[in-house]
Amino acid sequence: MSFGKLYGYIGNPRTGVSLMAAKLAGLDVELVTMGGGNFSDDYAELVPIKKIPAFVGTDGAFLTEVIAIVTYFLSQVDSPALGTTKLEKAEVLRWLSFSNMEVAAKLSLWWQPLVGRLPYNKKNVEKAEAESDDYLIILEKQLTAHTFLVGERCTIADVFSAALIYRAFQYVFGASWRAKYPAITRWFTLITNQPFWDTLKPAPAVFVEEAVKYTPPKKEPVKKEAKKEAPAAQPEEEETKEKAAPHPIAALGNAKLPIDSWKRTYSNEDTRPVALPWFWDHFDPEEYSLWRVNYKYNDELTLTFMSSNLIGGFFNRLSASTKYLFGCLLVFGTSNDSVITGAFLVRGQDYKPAFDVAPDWESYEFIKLDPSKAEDKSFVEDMWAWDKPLAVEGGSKEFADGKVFK
Ligand SMILES: N[C@@H](CCC(=O)N[C@@H](CS)C(=O)NCC(=O)O)C(=O)O
Repeated sequence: MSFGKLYGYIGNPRTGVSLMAAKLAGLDVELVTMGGGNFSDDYAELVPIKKIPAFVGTDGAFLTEVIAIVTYFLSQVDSPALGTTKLEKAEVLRWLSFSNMEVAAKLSLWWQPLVGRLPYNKKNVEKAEAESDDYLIILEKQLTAHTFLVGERCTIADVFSAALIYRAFQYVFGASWRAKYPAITRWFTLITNQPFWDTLKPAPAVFVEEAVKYTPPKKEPVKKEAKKEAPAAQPEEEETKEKAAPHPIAALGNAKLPIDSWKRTYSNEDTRPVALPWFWDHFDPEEYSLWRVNYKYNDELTLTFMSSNLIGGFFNRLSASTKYLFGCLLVFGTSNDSVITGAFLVRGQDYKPAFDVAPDWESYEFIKLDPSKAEDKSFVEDMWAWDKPLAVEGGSKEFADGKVFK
């Protein structure tokens, strides 16, 4: 029998932990997608502060606040994930609350502005980074003395805390941070590799080498005319001299079709009538490959201009691959209901060496396109021409904004 409805969305850690608690307790809880800035009128009446998660039980129970919800679910079966003694139960609440109220709040002020999810202000980001130490050192001490936050087994406090700091590992906890916090790193690896972690999309984090750096959006107009600027000539030799190691794609040597010729054609000619036919005439699938690139966390996108900033930041971080890469990433849809997708031309047959120069490349999925298939060919054309809506399940989304990587 249905236990009730949980309001939230996949990809959101507070929703994910609530769903996981329901699963651990063997409860049949239905997820109703809500949040990410998108709330129905009925929900706004139920939860006027418009936040998720919330739970409405089949028996009329009503709860907001993730800690209350997971506690309610797990206590249905007296789960040891809530702790086993009176003191352990209180300790579990202690860490749930500390991570929810203190750690998550501080960390989000650090990483969110760096990836375009909050407005960027250098001083504020530096302050949040410095202040986060005061909070993280508390976790580090606890996890140096103990394998888990409470007792000798994994509790909901571990899962919840790891879920809330997941994004910080993805964006800012680089190698030097991890060297300073070995116990948190060890514990995070342990928790995120447990089989239950799958409920919590996204799956295990990949560590970044260095914290993502803020890269301001380029000052180009976002209108289509922006495409008409000719690409800056690439100072090829000087650039390679400066680098310690050559770019792995450099080993492929010069292509018959220099990517700059295509970039210039794309920038200077009308896309559909001239540039695209030119491209297909010159494209050699032995030299280059074509890729569909999808952002993985569309449910977390809010305002479309912020999605556009996110693309701008990603492109800046890809700049080491400018000589081997061309493409467009577009935003389709409206604020709080948008997707980021696009098409890229890559020198060689593998997308990875071109994209992994950007620390956040794993936030995207890469699907190889086969231009001998009409469907794949028109996808590339639509992504580079910016003149068609995107077909999505159950309809289509209008073009909202786009950026060219060149
Ligand atoms: N105190 C609340 C905080 C809930 C919260 O901040 N929810 C965020 C998502 S994690 C939210 O609803 N943000 C607005 C949105 O998604 O539109 C709790 O612990 O459950």
